[in-house]
Amino acid sequence: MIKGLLFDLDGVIVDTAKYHYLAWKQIADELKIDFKLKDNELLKGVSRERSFEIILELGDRKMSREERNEYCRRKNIIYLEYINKMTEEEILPGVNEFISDAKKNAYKVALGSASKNASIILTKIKLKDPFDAIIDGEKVSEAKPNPEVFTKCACALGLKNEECIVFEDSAAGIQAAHNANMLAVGIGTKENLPKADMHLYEFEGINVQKLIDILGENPEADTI
Ligand code: B16
Ligand code: MG
Repeated sequence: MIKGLLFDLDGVIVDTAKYHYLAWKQIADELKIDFKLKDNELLKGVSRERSFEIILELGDRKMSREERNEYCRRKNIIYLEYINKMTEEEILPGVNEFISDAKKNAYKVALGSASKNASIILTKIKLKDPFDAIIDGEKVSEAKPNPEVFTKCACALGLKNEECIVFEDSAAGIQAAHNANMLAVGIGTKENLPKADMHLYEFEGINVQKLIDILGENPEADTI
């Protein structure tokens, strides 16, 4: 029986991928590495450090750990300039209503994000209060697709892993959910997230109970 809903942050609650891209692009340009918008897909859901390693691989470049850390630190300063301007207007369509619907129906709700900036983002968009637990990049040591972030969410909610479902926009996150023995709803398309158990384009107009019923009855269910 499903009792908990676990939400990824970037790409599910807000679209911060565009800010990650702009910040990484600035760093890549400086390093004369060709980094395109489509390459940004590779960075979704993965840690800051791994993101930079992927960018270096795209440019066929190598760097010491110290240098990599310095570029990551600088990328985050640029990223924070964008994040600090965020408001609740940037919450994706239907998210507030969907989370309220979940809470009214006594589901527990947690945030499970790879981002070390999750807490700042939630404060900026004024969406901290509804979460019964927040597990972010500051609280995990293993990156998705390792299940750590979601198993810690379930534990913080006092639930078993299989009592939780995950909402994710990244392939690494869908795999992390499955590795935790949880069903995963992909926020995106079947093409982008072929392993998700169900797909949603967005939360607007989605009824929590109906979604859980469909997922529970038929885990192979398609987009609703
Ligand atoms: P930060 P999520 C992830 O957040 C992003 O999808 C990913 O692109 C980013 O590299 C990662 O957070 C780390 O972010 O640099 O803020 O610690 O999708 O797991 O909420
Ligand atoms: Mg995400």
